[in-house]
Amino acid sequence: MFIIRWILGRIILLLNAIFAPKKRQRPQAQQAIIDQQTQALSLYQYAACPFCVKVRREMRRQNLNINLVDAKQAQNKALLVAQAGKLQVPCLRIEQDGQTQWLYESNEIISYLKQRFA
Ligand SMILES: N[C@@H](CCC(=O)N[C@@H](CS)C(=O)NCC(=O)O)C(=O)O
Repeated sequence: MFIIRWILGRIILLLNAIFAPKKRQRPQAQQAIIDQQTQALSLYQYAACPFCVKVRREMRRQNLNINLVDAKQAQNKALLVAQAGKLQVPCLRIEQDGQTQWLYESNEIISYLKQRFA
């Protein structure tokens, strides 16, 4: 089972690399503002999780430089479970007005990114 999942994961990564979406281009000043805003976001994710790949593709499409956090690493996993509530990726950590919010579900995350940055 592990080996099948591993192989599927590699296929997903390969297809994702071959069919990488085109990055949105913005004027430099506008991109700098977006980069500043996305510093307050982190995506807890696994490299080969299809739902995480879906979110990363949207990030690329919109040219959003969001910090990726590997939730396989024990320390990151523990923080995700303790603060967000459960071990599920992707999960977007949003820091805003001194508060931290955690957003689960790839479709919800994509909607949030589209609404805020598209
Ligand atoms: N409906 C969720 C599904 C997410 C999901 O199933 N993620 C898997 C990884 S692909 C997960 O977090 N599993 C828990 C684990 O690995 O322990 C979404 O669209 O984000």
